[in-house]
Amino acid sequence: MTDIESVQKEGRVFEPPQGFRDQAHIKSLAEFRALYDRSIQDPEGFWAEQAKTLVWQKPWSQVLEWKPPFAKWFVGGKLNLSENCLDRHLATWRRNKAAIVWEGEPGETRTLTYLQLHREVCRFANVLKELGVATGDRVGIYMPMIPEAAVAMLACARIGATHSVVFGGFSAEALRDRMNDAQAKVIVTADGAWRRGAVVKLKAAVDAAVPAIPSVKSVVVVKRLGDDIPMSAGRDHWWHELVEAASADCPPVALDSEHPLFILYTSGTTGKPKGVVHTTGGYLLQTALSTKYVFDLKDEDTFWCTADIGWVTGHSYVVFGPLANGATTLMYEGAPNWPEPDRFWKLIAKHRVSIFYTAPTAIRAFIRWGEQWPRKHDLSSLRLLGTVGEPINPEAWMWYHAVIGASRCPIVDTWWQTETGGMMITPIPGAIATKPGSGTLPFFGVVAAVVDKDGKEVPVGDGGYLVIQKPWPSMLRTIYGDPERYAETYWKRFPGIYFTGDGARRDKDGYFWIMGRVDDVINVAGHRLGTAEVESALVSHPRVAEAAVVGRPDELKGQALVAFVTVKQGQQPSDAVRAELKEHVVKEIGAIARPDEIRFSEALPKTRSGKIMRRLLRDIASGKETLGDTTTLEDYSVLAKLREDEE
Ligand code: 7RM
Repeated sequence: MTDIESVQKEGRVFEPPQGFRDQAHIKSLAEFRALYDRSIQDPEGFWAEQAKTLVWQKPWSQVLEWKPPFAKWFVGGKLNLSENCLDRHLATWRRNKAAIVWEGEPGETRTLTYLQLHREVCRFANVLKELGVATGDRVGIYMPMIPEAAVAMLACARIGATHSVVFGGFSAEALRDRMNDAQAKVIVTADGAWRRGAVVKLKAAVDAAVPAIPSVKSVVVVKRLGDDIPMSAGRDHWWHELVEAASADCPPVALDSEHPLFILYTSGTTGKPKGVVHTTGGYLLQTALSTKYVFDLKDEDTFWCTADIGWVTGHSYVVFGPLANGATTLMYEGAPNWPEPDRFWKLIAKHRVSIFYTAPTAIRAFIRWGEQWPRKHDLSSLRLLGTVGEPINPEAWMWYHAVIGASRCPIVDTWWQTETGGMMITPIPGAIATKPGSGTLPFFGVVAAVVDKDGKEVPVGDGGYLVIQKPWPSMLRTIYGDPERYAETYWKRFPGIYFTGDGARRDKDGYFWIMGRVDDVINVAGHRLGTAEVESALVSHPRVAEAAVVGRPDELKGQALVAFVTVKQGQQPSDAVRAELKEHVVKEIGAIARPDEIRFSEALPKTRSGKIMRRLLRDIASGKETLGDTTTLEDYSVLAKLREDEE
């Protein structure tokens, strides 16, 4: 019996367009292979050479110290991340280049040049010092998508305070638990944020949380809305007042390469969120390098990653990766459908965005809203598209390619995790031909494999467990305060090898296809099916916008397959459509994947970063919660959003 059975038949291949190849950093598969092979045969030599692209205050003495499962990269080296993202550009023509272009949801814009950003970061770093924050202390960041969020992150890095960003949509309780775990001394927040035309009251949540976080001594508040809010004397300070009085002279502290840069909490399978710890040198190197090569980033680009800074993607590819490369990064505060479903396309046209990186969940929403919205705008500035966060179903990939990319832009489907810090399996757009739904090949230095339950590599085309066999520079170093949980969660199942928790298969070209989380695998009559492939089959039906499949206990088959389906705008759910969809899956995959039940819902429960929460759907499907057949899941999605243990 195979560990996970693959049933997908996708066969389309898209070579990099010649025009793209010609101008790319890496222009051919041969060129990529030469670099990749070197990175595997001589990882220390490869990474040592790449690390020279960073500014070090003291050189390292050893590239890698690997005492499984604990790694140290660039041992003995000292550097500062904010110096690498800011100061080094000031000595070049980039001094007056836009570093951050920001747009608020109501439509106002701000641009910060590298010189201006550097000044803001230095001043805020001095503010933190005056509040008693020292190297090694933790600072909480609970902010909207405004430039001050990036300033706060970089200011922490400048003085060696470890930041922990908590997504601005999380509740006061979630903030409290995370800040208590991290023992934060200061929380940086805002009076509020705009989201879908409504106000998100961040400071009110902070006020509710802080009395139960004894470590927090000060709260710094950015005036984003200007509403009258209570300020607690002695504890709360306005950002603008502190910054106004602060000096702009703040030398970057020379930090150990392994100095903890940030803690980011991610949901675990059990209640308590895990504080994923990333350190400085290796993390910066891999995020900077992947930003450059995966996005084929050039000085002329305007780069837009739509992720919130509360998610790892916002850390690595809104802030640190782009700034380390001296790029222009766009930050947008609000929702994609405010005031209308074309806001993203309006932003791309207005700011002439050339590289656009978003999540499959967003792409499926765009498809549902209809292509009339992107069609209204001039998207000709785009030259490269990317996705991250979930497997992208081939139909959504094709839509993205045709409608947003005008069949002209390569798509980089980048597989990675909070834990990996940076991209791990991804196309290099001028070099690697893409296939809709595949993340293609491992990035430099990444040794990935698909194995069975005994850790043995499975044959080509078979499903199995995705593992990473060698340490990589931006890997997590531990779970904050809980090294045993770190070792147990990631390194125990296959001793000495990193277990990703994802199922995958490799095709004859060595391409990786992610099949979903292994916890979500459905066992139908002895066939272990990954969720991604069945969902892809459903979404390839023209009436379907989104689908999630789960198993429910079944006496005969072990598990029965239940599909939750959202139809496209203008479509009506009915029994006839149900039958049609079941037949469609049989035609696409085969009878083993025929859904036993199809439930229509107006929305699917999602995590904060847009991943479908199949755990919740499993409970619903197995009757742990009763739900009428046509009842919308909207309530459940609201419930899910309120659940604090979810990312
Ligand atoms: C960056 C991020 C990680 C999990 C991961 C996968 C899924 C992410 C892809 C993907 C298929 C992709 N960090 N995932 N990217 N699956 N193709 N390109 O998402 O920690 O929040 O999630 O997300 O299951 O393990 S994360």
